[in-house]
This record gives sequence, structure tokens and C-alpha cells, in this order.
Amino acid sequence: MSVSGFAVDLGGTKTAAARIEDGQVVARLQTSTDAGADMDVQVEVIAGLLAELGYGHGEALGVAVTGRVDRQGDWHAINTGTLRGISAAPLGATLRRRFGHRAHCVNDAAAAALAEARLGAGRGTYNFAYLTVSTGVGGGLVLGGRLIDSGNGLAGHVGFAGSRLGDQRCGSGRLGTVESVAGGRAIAAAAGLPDARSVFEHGGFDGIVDRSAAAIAGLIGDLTAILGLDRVAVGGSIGLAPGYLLRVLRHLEDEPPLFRPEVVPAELNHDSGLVGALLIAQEASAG
Ligand code: ADP
Ligand code: BMX
Repeated sequence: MSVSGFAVDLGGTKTAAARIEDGQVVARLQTSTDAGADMDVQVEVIAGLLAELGYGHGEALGVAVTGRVDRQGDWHAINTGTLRGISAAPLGATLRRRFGHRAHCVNDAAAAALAEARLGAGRGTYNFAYLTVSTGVGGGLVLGGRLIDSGNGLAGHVGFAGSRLGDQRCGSGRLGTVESVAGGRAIAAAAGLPDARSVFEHGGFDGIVDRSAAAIAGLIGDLTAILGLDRVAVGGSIGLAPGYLLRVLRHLEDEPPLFRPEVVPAELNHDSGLVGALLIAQEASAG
């Protein structure tokens, strides 16, 4: 099946939309995400971006969102500090009403994991994980070629696993999560700056960035112990920031060789969520 149509990736910081032809992003628009907006407002923003890209009602549309999407298509923020206005929001039904029956929604990191597994850094693996280090820390697991899912949409949310470096409660309510140490909001809070991007640009916060990378390395070791991963791809604007992956690799050297899979950057770069959302939407509407 050729991966052609439209896609949206709504993260905690930015909302991107794209027209995709044969798995390639051929046009892309981006705006910042309003973290306090409710679902109806988020859908208006999505509709505006799609209109600018020339989307016509009924065309294939994949929408990847931060937060869990359950089997009914309802959307829930897990970290309620990231999206403050989203709680049991009927996103799937709303998208279908607004854009037609070929519109479908899915978690952002799960979408990215499937795209990387099929078309990017995960090709040729048996057990593969994708991690995004972005506003939060998200994940998707493709085991034996199948994207792991669950009725409540929580499967793959590895950012809410515990870290031995964590002692803060994150917006999920869990104590000491990887996200509470390694995610963009945690990095910004630790540095006392408005966002993680400024922390990287400012320089001088090596300890904070390194702690984030160490928590990601620990998570990779833990996931490998549980799942026997062959390879892990790391994406997200922090995961892909210059020097970050090298820090993760350096910390991974503290793990015994058995717990060190191959760790590579996401091959589809910032587009894996977009491409994966469309892939999943196409498969869902093909039944
Ligand atoms: P989202 O979380 O919306 O999917 P990103 O993957 O862009 O989006 O991740 C957002 C996080 O990455 C924010 O904390 C932001 O400050 C940070 N960020 C964005 N650009 C950069 C950069 N060039 N270097 C380091 N951090 C960045
Ligand atoms: C959080 C969680 C995940 C998401 C991940 C990455 C919320 C709102 N989001 O762990 O569902 O996949 O962040 O998302 O609970 P991003 O916003 O960092 O791209």
C-alpha cells in the first residue's frame, strides 16, 4: 500500500501537519501547541493547518497525539502538566465527523515507532523500540513485527517507567519517572529556563542534560532486559539535538554488553510521527 495522504503530529510543544506522497513528506507546516486548549480548539488548529495544505474532506488522514488514545478513540493526557485541557476527549469520533471515515488517531510515539520499524531505523530488527525525548519521554514497541497496543492506550508509555535518578513526581502522578528526569519539561525546570531548547542554546547546563541522557540509557538497559531488544531508535528534538545521543551511548557503556542493544538516531528524523500516523490510519480504514 503506498503511504500517501495527510498527517498531523500534535506534541506537547509543537503541532506539525504534512502532505505525504509514497512515504515522503512533500509539504509540511508547523505551529506551537497550546498546552491549555481543549480538544475542540486543538481540532480547529488541525483543520486550519490541513486547509492550508490543500486537504479535501474524505482524504486519508492520520493524527498522532501526545497522550494515550484508547480503543474507542478517546484521548487522555497522562502527564496533565503537558496537556491541561484533555481528559477523555472523543477525538476519534470528532475527527471522523469532521474529516470523514478515513481519519484516525493514535499516540505520537507509537506512530513514530511503526514508521521507523517499517521504513526507517528499525528495518531488519525482530524486537525494536523507538524512544522520543521531547516535551516528555514517549515510546513505542514493535515486537516480532507487531506494534504493541492495549485497550486503554497505555502500552509503550515507557517514559512513565521508574528511573533510579528520579525523585520528583511527574504530572502522571507517578514518582521518579524517566520523564520526570529526562523530558524537556524536566530539563527546563531543572535549569530554571522556559524551555529545553534554551537550555541547550544557553550552554553551561551539562549536568542537567547528562542526567537526562543517563536516565534514557538506564531505560534502554531495563527495556532490553525485559524485551530482548535488538535496536533502539531515539527521536524527538532533544533526542536528535547535537551531542545528546553520544551522551546516551556513553552512559550505556555502564551496562553489561548483554543489556546494550544497538542505539541509533531516528532515520525519518522529525517526520516519523507523521508518516506512522498515516500508515496506521490507512491500515485502520482498510479494515
Ligand atoms: P513535541 O514534544 O511537541 O513533539 P519536540 O520533539 O520538538 O516536540 O520536543 C520539544 C522539546 O524539545 C521542548 O522541550 C523544546 O524546548 C526542545 N527543543 C526543541 N528544539 C530543540 C533543539 N534544537 N535542541 C534542544 N532542544 C530542543
Ligand atoms: C508523555 C505522554 C505520551 C507521549 C510522550 C511524548 C502525555 C500528554 N504524553 O509521556 O503519551 O507519547 O509524552 O510526547 O501524557 P511529546 O509531547 O513529548 O511529543
